[in-house]
Amino acid sequence: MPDIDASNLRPGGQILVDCLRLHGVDTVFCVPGESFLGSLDAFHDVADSVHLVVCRQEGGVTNMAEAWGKLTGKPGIAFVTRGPGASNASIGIHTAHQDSTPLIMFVGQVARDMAEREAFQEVDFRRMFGQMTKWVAQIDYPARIPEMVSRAFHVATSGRPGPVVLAIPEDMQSEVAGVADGQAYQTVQASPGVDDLGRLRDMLAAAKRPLLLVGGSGWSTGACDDLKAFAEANDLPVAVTFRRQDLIDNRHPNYAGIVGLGIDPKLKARIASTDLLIALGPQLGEIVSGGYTYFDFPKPQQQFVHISAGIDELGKVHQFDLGINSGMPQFCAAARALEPVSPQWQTETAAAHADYLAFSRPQPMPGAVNYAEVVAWLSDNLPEDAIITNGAGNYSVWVHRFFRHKQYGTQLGPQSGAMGYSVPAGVAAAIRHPDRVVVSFSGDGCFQMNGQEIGTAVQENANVIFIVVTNGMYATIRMHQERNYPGRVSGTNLVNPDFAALARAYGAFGETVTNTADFAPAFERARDAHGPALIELVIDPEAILPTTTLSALRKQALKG
Ligand SMILES: Cc1ncc(C[n+]2csc(CCOP(=O)(O)OP(=O)(O)O)c2C)c(N)n1
Ligand SMILES: [Mg+2]
Repeated sequence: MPDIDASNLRPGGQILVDCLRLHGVDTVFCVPGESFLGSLDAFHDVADSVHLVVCRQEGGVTNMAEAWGKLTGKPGIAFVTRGPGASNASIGIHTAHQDSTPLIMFVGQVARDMAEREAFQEVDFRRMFGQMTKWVAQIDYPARIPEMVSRAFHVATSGRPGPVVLAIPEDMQSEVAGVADGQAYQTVQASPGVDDLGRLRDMLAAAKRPLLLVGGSGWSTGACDDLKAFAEANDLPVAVTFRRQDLIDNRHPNYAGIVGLGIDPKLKARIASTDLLIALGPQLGEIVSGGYTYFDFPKPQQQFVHISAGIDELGKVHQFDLGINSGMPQFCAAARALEPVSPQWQTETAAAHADYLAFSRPQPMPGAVNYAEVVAWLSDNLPEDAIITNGAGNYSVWVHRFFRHKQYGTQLGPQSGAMGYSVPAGVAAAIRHPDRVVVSFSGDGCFQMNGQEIGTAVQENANVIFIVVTNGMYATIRMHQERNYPGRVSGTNLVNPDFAALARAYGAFGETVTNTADFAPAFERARDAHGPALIELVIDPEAILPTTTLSALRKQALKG
């Protein structure tokens, strides 16, 4: 137990809030519970320096905290109550885990003298969150709050970032202790060794068709600048992984497109024919590897360099020729300083970008709304720093394919494929960047998972425009259904509310758009509304994907 500092006696809740401020926290997301009244009370005293965002459901809380972690590189902070609150909150913890996002969630817990009796709403959080966190623990003594909170910040941000859960028993928060707070946390990341960089350069010099594949987390604007300089100096084609499109300007002549769901077949072929794959940051997970089909096991057939901030990620699935444990800023600075090789692949790099441009050109689609043209219009007309959020559903395929990200920090999407992410992520982005344009895309299914956070957006006067793309179904699942069980529609239809009227009932702007030409003026009106706004974009249910229709899918499946 730390020495008692009698001059610094405070209740646990206050120690906890003081520690959060020490570590630089200025925003906290919560749904209140009687299990953390002590902490809530301490927030009362610091209302001018810590913004407590009161959400509508704990799934909104952790999704907002996750988006905050992605936007800032610092842990997003969530406070939720015991069993029911923590159960609702788990979706954002899972996303933070799969997306490698720093996040710390505090869960109010039953009083210490009631533990292990299945007291009211009691859950053993170590077992509940064991698999989807980097660390989960309970703070049993107020005198140990500074130590354990400091550890939480270090764990959440070091190596491969991720979520931490700390249970805080309600009586512990009112118990008084005297303890020093310590100092603010410092993130430590590995750097590449001189030998690593020498080998990388040799491999690059020997390559004929290299490909740089960037992804993962722990990036920064500076790291992206260094990445660009490294790619330019060696004229490398740069592909990005699913939902990491903002690591390089998509208009850059070296940009080669997205490796993930809805991949351009030409990019897929490019991966197969590359002789040197440099994976900078990402795991070659199920989505990035096309269901583990793009790369051979256990050793990819091409020379494979894997750079990761998490040492446990190296050799986790695919064997490598060169594994480098490094943070992204550290690696990119060193790569930029490397003497460039003489590239012989300029034609390939130019061809890769030309393929991307062709693939991202809107095509005609059924119905009065050409959703591809709507996304392309936004891409051409929004400021370069506009933030785009989405969740899971076929509607997001259009966003990925037709929107060009121009700078780092403009994309918030769950690599975990969690529906319901977009609305809370949009609210968090608008709170963080009140002066930037924030556009949140959802499907009708996705929106209805966390659409209640529009109430939080109104309460915060968050400047976010929600675009709800409606087709009266969970189209992604219907698509799989038509492919596997053609004509047998089961469990995938939706009866919807009037979304624009729903938004207006919350006090937000709301409008419905049913043809392409009406979108731009409706969007301008939504922007002029200054505050939360919603546009329902009604698309034809036949428009199941940018390149095929529902009936074509069914016909193809019936044929055999
Ligand atoms: C939380 C969660 N539940 C279920 C799923 C499975 N799922 C993936 S996409 C999808 C349908 C999405 O529907 P909608 O938002 O309407 O988009 P659409 O596919 O119709 O464009 C479902 C149910 C999921 N990914 N996440
Ligand atoms: Mg839908």
